[in-house]
Amino acid sequence: EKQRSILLDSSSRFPPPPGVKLSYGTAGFRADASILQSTVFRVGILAALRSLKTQSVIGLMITASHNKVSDNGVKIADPSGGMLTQAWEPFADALANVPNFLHLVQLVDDFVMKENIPLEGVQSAVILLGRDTRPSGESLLEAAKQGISSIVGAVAVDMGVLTTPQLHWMVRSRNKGMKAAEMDYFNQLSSSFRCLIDLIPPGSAVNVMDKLIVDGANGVGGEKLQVLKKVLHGLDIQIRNSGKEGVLNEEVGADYVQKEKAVPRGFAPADAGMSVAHFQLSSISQCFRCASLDGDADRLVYFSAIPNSNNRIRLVDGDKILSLFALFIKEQLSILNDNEGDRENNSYPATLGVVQTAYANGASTDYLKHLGLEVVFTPTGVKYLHEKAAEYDIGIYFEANGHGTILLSEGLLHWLDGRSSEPSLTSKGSEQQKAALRLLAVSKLINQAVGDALSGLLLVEAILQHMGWSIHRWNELYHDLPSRQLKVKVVDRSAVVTANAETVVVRPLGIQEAINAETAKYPRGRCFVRPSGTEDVVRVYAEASTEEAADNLANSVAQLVD
Ligand code: NG1
Ligand code: ZN
Repeated sequence: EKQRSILLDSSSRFPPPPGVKLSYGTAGFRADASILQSTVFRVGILAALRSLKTQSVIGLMITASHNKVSDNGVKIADPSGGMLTQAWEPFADALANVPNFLHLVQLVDDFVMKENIPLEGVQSAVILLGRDTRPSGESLLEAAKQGISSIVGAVAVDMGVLTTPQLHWMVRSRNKGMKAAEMDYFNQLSSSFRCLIDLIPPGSAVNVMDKLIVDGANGVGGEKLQVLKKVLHGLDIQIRNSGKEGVLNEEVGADYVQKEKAVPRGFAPADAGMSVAHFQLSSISQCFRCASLDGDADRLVYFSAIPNSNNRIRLVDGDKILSLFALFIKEQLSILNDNEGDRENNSYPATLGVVQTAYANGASTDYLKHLGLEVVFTPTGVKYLHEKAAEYDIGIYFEANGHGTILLSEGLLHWLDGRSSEPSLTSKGSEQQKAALRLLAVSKLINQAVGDALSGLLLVEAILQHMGWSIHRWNELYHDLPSRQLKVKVVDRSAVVTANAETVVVRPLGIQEAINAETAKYPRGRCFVRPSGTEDVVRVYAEASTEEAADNLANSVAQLVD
């Protein structure tokens, strides 16, 4: 039939490179951009089928995030704005790796039958396309369009250069029937930020002295932050590495800052508070606040430079952002649940949960538990964290590398809506109204689809102003345990199999016992290994009471894996 011949014809024009096998890992398909044409074309087909199946708008994003500029990648946003359902990952793998176009058509045929996907009906499919600033993005986007249009009734809408979270936000908004243009995104962020600022209790010291400097990783984030700045009031932001100054992710960006614990390129010493003149004029507590985004702006970390330390920094990572958010949310919930004198006892038993991975610094987990919060662990990968967080009325998740967000349940939002609009005469009632309004503003500011560096940054800034805190006060919430991460190149990383949220190696046999024996030698020692989902390596993480001990533990365990 017609569909079959279109698919045969178009897929014959996108032969896969021989000998390449890709897998839809924690972040879609990623590889050197030069070998991705066929993969992206095929993901276009996948997106169209997903849209037909769900009868909803689907997103397709072309990015390789924090990886080097010559890499690229492709991933799908499901109707909710979240990651592609895990149930379709095996089909994604099969489709990407099918050796020739005849097999491809057969594979698609079978899958359409199995999933009962309505083809060639009146239905239509809509796929929103986005890409980051990588030079290979444009031609890969073309390949995606060709894949999409080889499914009859599927329409590709090119949204241009976007951050990954912007595309996810658009997909989610479109499917909820809400405004979904790029300017709507910026307006929603700036108005909910404004709302939080207007609700700051009188008397909170506002840090007017502090200046915020943001590292855009020479990617899309800096560019978009420039636009956001224009509609934003009440925050002085200076942007470095916004694209023109240097190479994407090269000694810049959140991944570099977090892993190397170093000041990114493009930050003049004075920026980070290191110039002699500045240093003499102000105390360390007035040094500037710096933030760093990754290449597609879905990760955010903060830092401040250590004066005269040869580019060393004090890192304020995803765990600390999570802790700041958790503290603020908990405060608002306890205001709301303070029922003394509330005759109607309108409280809502909201569940609050915090989700981390094994990479979370042990000191952060101790701190969060000390606050009385429920802390749970999942394997690495946003899809796992997000799914877990969605089980709570308020679920806060973060990876140490700065990817995370806060999810609020529909039930809670509905209740908050009621609370915020209740007429109240007592001042007590109005405190509760304010807390409700703050949580509603948080739900609009913070991206409900996926971790978002721009919205995360605005929430951090609003909370710091609310608390009257400097970055140093924030950083003092707890002290990170020294940690070390290493990568080990192995012949076959899939030989390493883990359990218990990746904290225990079950295969090869005997390794875990050896890791335990090493770890036991160090006070506060903790160590785990796992195969990376995005790179061909096994990762080693070690934590201990001193830098030296963490380094030694990581090195000796790396040798066990090698
Ligand atoms: P892998 O390569 O599976 O460790 C990395 C990050 C993840 C996540 C993904 C997706 C670390 C240790 N791992 O995954 O947290 O962000 O990339 O980008 O940072
Ligand atoms: Zn990213």
